[in-house]
Amino acid sequence: MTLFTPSPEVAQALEQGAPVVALESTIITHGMPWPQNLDVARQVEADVRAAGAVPATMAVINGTLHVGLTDTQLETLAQAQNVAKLSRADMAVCMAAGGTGATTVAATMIAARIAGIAVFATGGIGGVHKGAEHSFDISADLMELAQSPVTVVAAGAKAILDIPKTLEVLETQGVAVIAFGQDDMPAFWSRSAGIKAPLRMDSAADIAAAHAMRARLGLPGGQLVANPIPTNAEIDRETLAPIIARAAADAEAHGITGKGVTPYLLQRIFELTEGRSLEANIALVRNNARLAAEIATNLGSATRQT
Ligand code: PSU
Ligand code: MN
Repeated sequence: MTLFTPSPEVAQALEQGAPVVALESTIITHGMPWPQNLDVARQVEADVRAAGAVPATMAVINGTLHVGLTDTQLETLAQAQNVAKLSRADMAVCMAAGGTGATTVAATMIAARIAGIAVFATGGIGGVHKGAEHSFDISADLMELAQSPVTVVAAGAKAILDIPKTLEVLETQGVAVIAFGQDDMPAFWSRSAGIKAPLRMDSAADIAAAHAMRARLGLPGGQLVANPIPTNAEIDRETLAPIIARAAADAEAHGITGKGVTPYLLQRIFELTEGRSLEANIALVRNNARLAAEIATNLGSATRQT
C-alpha cells in the first residue's frame, strides 16, 4: 500500500517536476468559521494556480493521507464537526486506525516531505505560547520546521504567541527565519512585531536558492518565510494587543488547554474584532499562497536539489 494518495493533478505535476504548493487543512477545520472556510480554501487553491503552480491541500480521510483534495472532499471537510487536528504526535495513529483528520503545519510538512513537495503556504505557524514558562505549550510546528526540508510561507507566527520566544526556539533548532521585503518580523494580522527578523530576503528567487543551498549542505529542516500582511488589510498592533490579552484571559478562565488553545483564541478574537480578524487572516493567507507559488516556480517541486 502506498503511503499517500495524490490527486491526479498533483501526481502529474510531481512526475514532471512542475511547481507544487502544499496547503494545510487545519486552517479550514479549526482556523476559520463555516462557510468562509470553504470559500477561502477554494480561493487559495485558485491563487496558487493563477501564479503558475499546482495546489496540494493535505488531509487524512478514512486512514488515507491525501495530497491534493477534490472539491467534494474539501467541502465535506469544511462542514465536518469534531474533525481531529493532526500534528506529529497523532498523525500515524489516525492513519493506522483509519481515522479522519485535518493537518496542522507540522503534519502538512510531514506530508509534503513524503510527497516531495518543497514549498508550503499557510496563515501563521504555531509557536511558543505566552506563559509557556508555566504551561510548556510550544507548538510541534517548530520541531517539524527543524526536521522537514520544506519552505513554509506564513505571515510569521500568530500574534497570540510570544514572538521573541518563538524566534529563540527557531534559532536553537536551526530554522532560517526570513522576513520577505522588510527588516521587521511580521506579526500575522500586523505587518510588524516591533522586532527585527533574523534574516531578510527580497525575492522569491533568492528564497528558492537558499532552500536549494540548505539541501546541498545536507542540513535537515526548513525555512520560515515571514511574509507581511498587505498594508490595506492589516490591523495595527496597538488595536490588537488588548483584544489578544482579553482572549487569552478568557481561554484561561474557561480552562482551555492543549490543542484547543489556538482554535479558541482565533474564534474569540474573531468575535471581539467583529469579524475583522478573519478578513485580515483571509488576505494574508492569499498573499502567502501567491508568494509560495512564486518560490515553487523558481524551485520546481523537488524537496532535494543538488
Ligand atoms: N494559520 C492560520 N490559521 C490556523 C493555523 C494556521 O491562519 O488555524 C493552524 C495551523 O494548522 C497551525 C496551528 O499548525 O494553527 C497551530 O496549532 P497549535 O498552536 O495547537 O500547534
Ligand atoms: Mn499547543
